[in-house]
Amino acid sequence: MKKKYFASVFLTTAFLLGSVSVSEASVISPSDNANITSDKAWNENANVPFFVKERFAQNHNKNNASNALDYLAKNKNKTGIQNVQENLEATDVQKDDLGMTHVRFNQVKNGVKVEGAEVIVHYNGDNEIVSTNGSHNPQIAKQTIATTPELTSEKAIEIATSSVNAPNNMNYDPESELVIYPFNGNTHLAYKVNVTYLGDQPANWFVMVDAKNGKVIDQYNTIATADGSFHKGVGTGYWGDQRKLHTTRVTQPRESTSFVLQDESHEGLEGIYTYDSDTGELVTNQSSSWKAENLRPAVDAHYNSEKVYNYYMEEHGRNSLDDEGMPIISYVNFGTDFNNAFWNGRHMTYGNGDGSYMVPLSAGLDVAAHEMTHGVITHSANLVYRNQPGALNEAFADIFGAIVDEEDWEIGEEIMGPEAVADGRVSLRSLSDPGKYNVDEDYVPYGNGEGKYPSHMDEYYDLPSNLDNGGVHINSSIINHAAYITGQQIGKDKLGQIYYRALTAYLTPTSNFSHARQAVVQSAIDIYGEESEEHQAAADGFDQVGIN
Ligand code: ASN
Ligand code: ZN
Repeated sequence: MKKKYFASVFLTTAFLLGSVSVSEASVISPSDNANITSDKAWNENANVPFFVKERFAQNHNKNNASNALDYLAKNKNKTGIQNVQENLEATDVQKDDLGMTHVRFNQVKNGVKVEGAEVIVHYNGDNEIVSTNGSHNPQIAKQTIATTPELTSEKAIEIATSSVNAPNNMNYDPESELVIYPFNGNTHLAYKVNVTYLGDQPANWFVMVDAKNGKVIDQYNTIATADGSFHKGVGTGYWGDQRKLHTTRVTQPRESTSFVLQDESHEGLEGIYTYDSDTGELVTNQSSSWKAENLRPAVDAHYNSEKVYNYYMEEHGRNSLDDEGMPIISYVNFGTDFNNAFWNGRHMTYGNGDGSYMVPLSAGLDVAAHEMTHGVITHSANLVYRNQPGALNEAFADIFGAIVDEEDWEIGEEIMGPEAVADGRVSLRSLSDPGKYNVDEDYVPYGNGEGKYPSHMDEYYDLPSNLDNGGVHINSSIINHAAYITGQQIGKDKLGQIYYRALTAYLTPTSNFSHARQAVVQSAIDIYGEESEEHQAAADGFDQVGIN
């Protein structure tokens, strides 16, 4: 077997990990990684294949899962993953337009998935393995863990729904999956229960219920509670723009013709649908001219959904949020004076704002792109919505928000109400100058005291997980700013190419800021070449915000 290194092991000092609280679903505990600084530490720690780069000519020249597994078996001393046949299960094989193939594995124990522990093996166009990254938990691999639950999944769902006080009539049935969940130094056999509902306090909960004793180990919600602190056809949009819409004509016998916001004009896409939250029905109009005042939020949501769909399709060849043409669904007119918009794991929901702080949130193309990117993330890296992985989730949503809405590097400049504007809050967040806005006062004690959104690791907020899930909307600004710096040098199109690749080919659920740097820089190299201007710009963005 011919094996040739073309680059040494690619690792960075993992100082950032020190600031990640272990209380997240991270399979990488900070102490394990704090001293990974070189190739040697990699081998000694035999822990996480953050990023091994090498060229490995495959015997059989096939870029499939079983050869990738073979490769991992032969390189177990380098990656630290023993007994790969038992410990890893292939979950996805993904080809990209550079001709590369990415084989994703999840760590398993007796066939049960270890939450968040994904390893990706990358092949170049010549079917050679060129790198491996992700995370894997060697302790769990060694441990004997009984994987037969003592609780039924129905019971776990019952415990989870009561733990989060879910309303009785939920729009969706909760879903549960048996997983191995490492948490606070213990390893649990757990049901990961996803509880999603709308109502006054919409939520998308993940509740980890111990499958042995029924105790709730951990829970987090990916939708911030709207406490007001999150300041935030041919139709006519909120700001009076004329918008071309794709709609559907409905003719029923003995009834007059009407039109609905249902767009089935895109081949391979199951459609774009805009619903009214009050009625639960598709937004309807008697004519093909959507000009009435009360239709404006729906017109904007429908129009912006299509724009974002087109962006992902045209720029990245991605067919909808899941890349398999899943329907794009928005609910408008949500709640009363609701100053937020969110992705609930299945669809987008937009409030109309209270009219003084915010106007209808669907008016912002960047807001729509932000929320839809959460959908893309759910179906790609699936970054855990807490601490650094959560801040990456937020940052990628903001970065694509700023890329799709080509005009500026602000998020939400079109949805701020008159009072906010009078107050100097002309957008929600800024990628170019995050620190021009103050964070919520509750968060101030956890930063450097200045109370601004951070744009450098020196200004990182060490927030507990009960405040903004560990600062997902706060520390995201550091990554936002890195992307801005890169974008200034190479433009938004190339920035989008690089970040999209990082998100879909390299990042995994527990990736942290330092992994994001590696993923982004590697993506720039894949697309534009080593030492290219784009490679430099990608690295420079992270250099300037203090992420190594
Ligand atoms: N608009 C917010 C967001 O997308 C909703 C939330 O709290 N998650 O991040
Ligand atoms: Zn978000």
